[in-house]
Amino acid sequence: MDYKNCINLKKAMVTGGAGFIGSHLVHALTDLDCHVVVIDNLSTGHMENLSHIKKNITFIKGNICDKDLILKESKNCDAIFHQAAVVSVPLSVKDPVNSAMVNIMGTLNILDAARQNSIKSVVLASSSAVYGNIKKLPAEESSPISLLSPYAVQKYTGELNAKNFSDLFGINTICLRYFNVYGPRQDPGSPYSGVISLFIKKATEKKQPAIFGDGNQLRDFIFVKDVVKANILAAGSAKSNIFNIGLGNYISINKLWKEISHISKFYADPEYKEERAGDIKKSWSNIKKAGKQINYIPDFSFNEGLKLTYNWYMENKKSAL
Ligand code: UD2
Repeated sequence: MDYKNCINLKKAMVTGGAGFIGSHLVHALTDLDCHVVVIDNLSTGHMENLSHIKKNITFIKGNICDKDLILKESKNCDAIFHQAAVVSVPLSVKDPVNSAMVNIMGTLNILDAARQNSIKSVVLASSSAVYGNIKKLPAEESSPISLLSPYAVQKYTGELNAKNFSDLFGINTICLRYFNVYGPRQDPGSPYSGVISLFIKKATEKKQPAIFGDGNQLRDFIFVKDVVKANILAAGSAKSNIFNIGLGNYISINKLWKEISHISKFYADPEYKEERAGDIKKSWSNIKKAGKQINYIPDFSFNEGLKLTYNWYMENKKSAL
């Protein structure tokens, strides 16, 4: 892939590098001849995600809250890509303290290591969750913030700390507000997994999927390779900033199941269940700012990305599903 505007990264740290998004990012960085220090506690990540790229990476099983470890391992890095998090909205509602420890204190620890090691740029995985049920769609970076879940509070706190560290210590902090990321290697293993991975799993098992609420909620799904591209472009950003990273389009959860039924040729009526606490009704990104400032333009349409994802699950059925 061609990353215009990209800084020359000789060494970078990727937290959560054995996870879904992180592992795709590690692959892309090693393709750019960057040496990657991967920090992952393997709570949700898997070593198999990195099995093809043992060369050019240093893997450390560790916690992002471990001050000494992060400080030591991030020395001489040109950038830190902070992907590690407890990513689920419902999990944050169920256990707000644990997710805050990781999502708030872990992020602060990364920023502090960047400060002490004078690291040029820190790219943080933030979330579209910070917009809540916004009135005017699509969401722009300047849209009002509305925090409906502990997860949203935690991600927004990360952004505030990033801004503060940038103002106080001059580190470039680029916060990427991810919309709904999907693609190969997303783990469908928990009820809190991304809806696309769960629906594909159901389709292959020929089982009815669950839809929470009426299924008319809208999501802006973005293919993982486009998110990787956004991260690498963001590391080259000349100044601190916040960007929406989505496709700039949306689909309802009902329609999503229809699309997956169509691809898999398994048709079943979903089982409708009670709406999830903290669930957002409509999520849709305006991505013009990232397009203008870091040259972020998604390469994968939704249909293309969904087919690639479905095919990957079919080819990796034994290990992935
Ligand atoms: C996603 C991200 C989260 C955060 C948030 C921002 C994932 C896994 N989570 O949360 O980290 O960035 O976006 O708003 O990517 N659903 C069903 N049936 C299922 C599973 C889900 O109907 O079996 C619904 C769910 O209620 C929600 C939608 O599908 O309305 C998407 O759910 P999700 O868990 O994939 O992601 P979301 O939007 O809660």
